[in-house]
Amino acid sequence: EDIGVVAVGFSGGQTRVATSQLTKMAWQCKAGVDAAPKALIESGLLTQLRDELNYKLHGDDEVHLYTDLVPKEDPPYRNMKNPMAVSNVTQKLCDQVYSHAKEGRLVLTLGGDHSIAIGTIAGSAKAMRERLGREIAVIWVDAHADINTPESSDSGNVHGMPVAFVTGLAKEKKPEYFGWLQDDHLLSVKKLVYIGLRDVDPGEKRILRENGIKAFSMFDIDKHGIGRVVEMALAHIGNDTPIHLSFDVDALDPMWAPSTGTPVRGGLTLREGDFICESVHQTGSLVAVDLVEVNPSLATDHVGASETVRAGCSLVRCALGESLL
Ligand code: DIR
Ligand code: MN
Ligand code: MN
Ligand code: MN
Repeated sequence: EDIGVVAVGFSGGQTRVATSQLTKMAWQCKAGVDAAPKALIESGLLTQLRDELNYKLHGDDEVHLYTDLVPKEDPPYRNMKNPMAVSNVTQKLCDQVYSHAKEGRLVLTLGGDHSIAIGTIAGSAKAMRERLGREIAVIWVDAHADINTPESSDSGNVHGMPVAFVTGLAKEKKPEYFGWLQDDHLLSVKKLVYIGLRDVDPGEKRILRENGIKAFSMFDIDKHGIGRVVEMALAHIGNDTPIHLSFDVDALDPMWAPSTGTPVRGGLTLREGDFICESVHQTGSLVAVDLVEVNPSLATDHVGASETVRAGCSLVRCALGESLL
């Protein structure tokens, strides 16, 4: 089987720094802009997929920094930080993912912050419409709902908004500010399901409620167990729907994945995360996987960074069928 790999060294959707600094960081190749995909690759993830799981890999074994897509001046727009940089990079990513998916490859995207899912989901959705005539479903595994609109967001960070953009709940006409998103890039709110939520803003709760979006929080996992929750999530999506799995490593408890931008306690065990990935693999309908928010540069110690990378690799290998007999 063929995999298209996209390695994204970009975290402008989550930044606490100004764009000028972002550009400088990217140029200098430091401060963790490219650290995550690089660390995942250097720990042998792609080699394992190739040699042990017998996938044929296409695309990146080097990390894209997208430096040329980060403008010098990028003032806030509708309250969004680094809006043009994130719009440019996600548009490019959309093309990359689309090209792989159009060829029938399973697309593996290594982030980067979660804003990049604007591009990956848009690319998947369009490719599956064209190739199979079907809408995709998205399983969003995260401590956060990432469904703020630019107006509901307190932080202005676009990594808290990707779901609003890909579902069309946030709209924008200007092409340089996500106006490049067309109808065929979009995901139906009916085909979206969350697992692992525990830190959802009041405005986001309202959006989830008003749109009848299916969400399983940590409460639901404690109540029913992970097995039943995944079963219910897959039942909601329905059989025979191409699945895009967008996995934010902060869904895991910080015990397993401390080295991430916004850790929240009380999360999934690594085993529960792996189980979600294995179950999605087992459906046979998986068409794309994002692994995001691994950020080795944020760890307070070396162990935290390498544990988080290790957890990320485990999730990806499980989604690609490693542990099933
Ligand atoms: C918050 C935090 N809801 C925001 N979101 C995070 O900024 O919109 N997403 N941390 O990963
Ligand atoms: Mn996220
Ligand atoms: Mn998150
Ligand atoms: Mn995030």
